[in-house]
Amino acid sequence: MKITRASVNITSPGRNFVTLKIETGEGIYGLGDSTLNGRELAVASYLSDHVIPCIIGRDPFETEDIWQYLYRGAYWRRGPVTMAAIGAVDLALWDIKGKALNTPVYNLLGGKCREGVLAYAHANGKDIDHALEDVARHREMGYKAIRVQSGIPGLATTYGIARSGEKYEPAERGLPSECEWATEPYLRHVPKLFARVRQVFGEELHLLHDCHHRLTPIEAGRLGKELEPFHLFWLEDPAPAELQQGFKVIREHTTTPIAVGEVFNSIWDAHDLIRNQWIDYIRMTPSHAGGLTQLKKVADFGALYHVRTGCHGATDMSPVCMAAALHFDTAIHNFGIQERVPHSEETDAVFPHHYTFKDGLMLAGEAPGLGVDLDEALAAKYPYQRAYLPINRKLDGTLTDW
Ligand code: CS2
Ligand code: MG
Repeated sequence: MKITRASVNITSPGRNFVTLKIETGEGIYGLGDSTLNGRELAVASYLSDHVIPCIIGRDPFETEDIWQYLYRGAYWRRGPVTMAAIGAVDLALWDIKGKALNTPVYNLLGGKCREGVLAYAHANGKDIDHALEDVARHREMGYKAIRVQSGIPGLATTYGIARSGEKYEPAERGLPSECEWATEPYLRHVPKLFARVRQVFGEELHLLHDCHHRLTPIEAGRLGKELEPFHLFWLEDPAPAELQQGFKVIREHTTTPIAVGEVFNSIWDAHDLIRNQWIDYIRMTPSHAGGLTQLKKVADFGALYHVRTGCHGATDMSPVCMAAALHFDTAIHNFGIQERVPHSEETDAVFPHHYTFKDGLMLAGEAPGLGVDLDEALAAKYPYQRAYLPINRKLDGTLTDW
């Protein structure tokens, strides 16, 4: 089997997605998600101008050699753009492999370790009462795990809060919007939020929270300690993770489980975090982690240190990435949880798929390959529109982490 053609599709059914389609002489094609929120065209060019010429004529079954060729052969290795491009190639090749062998990709990763995978939803509100209403709504939908975020008293904006009546979509068309931030009101508020959630919903529900990289390690240690009575499933991105050793400080102060890694694109980003057991969950997702080929290695390395997976699954991962994540989640032993932020109806129409959600679990489906497609005619109706993630400033104007 040979790769005969590859093309990059950019579409924007409510938000931008970049998809790689790799075709073979046997008429089998595969899809890979290479969406990098706010920097989409950089990855599209990396694929079209630099990667695609190198893979024409290759055997799509040679996933490991093609991965090494694109990683080591670039010389300039790692980084979100490079690894999202490699990730798209890798996902498309696994899709082709599954279709050619007429089997779902999870069978190529070790077969089923479980039927359905535990999924968590996003519940949010401008204040605690509205957040509680959204938790109730998602529990009614059958979720057994819910991430809870709320507005912070005194702050006009904060991460993770949808405008009233809208779905939460952080990327905005036009130039980056500016949010405001103050740590102390946040640290005072979050324990009150989870005290109320536990008071209203009891202990059964798995609760998660995303700090979104905004604290220092000692602040994260304080928050983790104050959240211990509420037994969170995880506290996510408590601090920026360039300083992996900073998580040692957090670990020394709290038993609240720690999750990190949605912005990682290499196993080396997590190497010290995992081998020192400074984290409990690794959030890397197939498209941004250089594909299933690298992500499986991360999971296997994490398994040695009791680290479980928790693939990132926000709306800026397309259904192609979600499908790949669910095959991965189904097959690996140290699966933890899968984030699920439902896509819009337009997006689901552009990317028809076999995965499903029921009673708090997601199922990858039994279709050969990844079980997702791209309706190119429909995709063409949604032209790309430049969009950015917001930036964040402290109240004194200092730029900080969003
Ligand atoms: C968030 C994401 O889902 C999450 O955990 O961190 O929504 C993140 O803000 C976006 O994926 C950024 O594009
Ligand atoms: Mg996050």
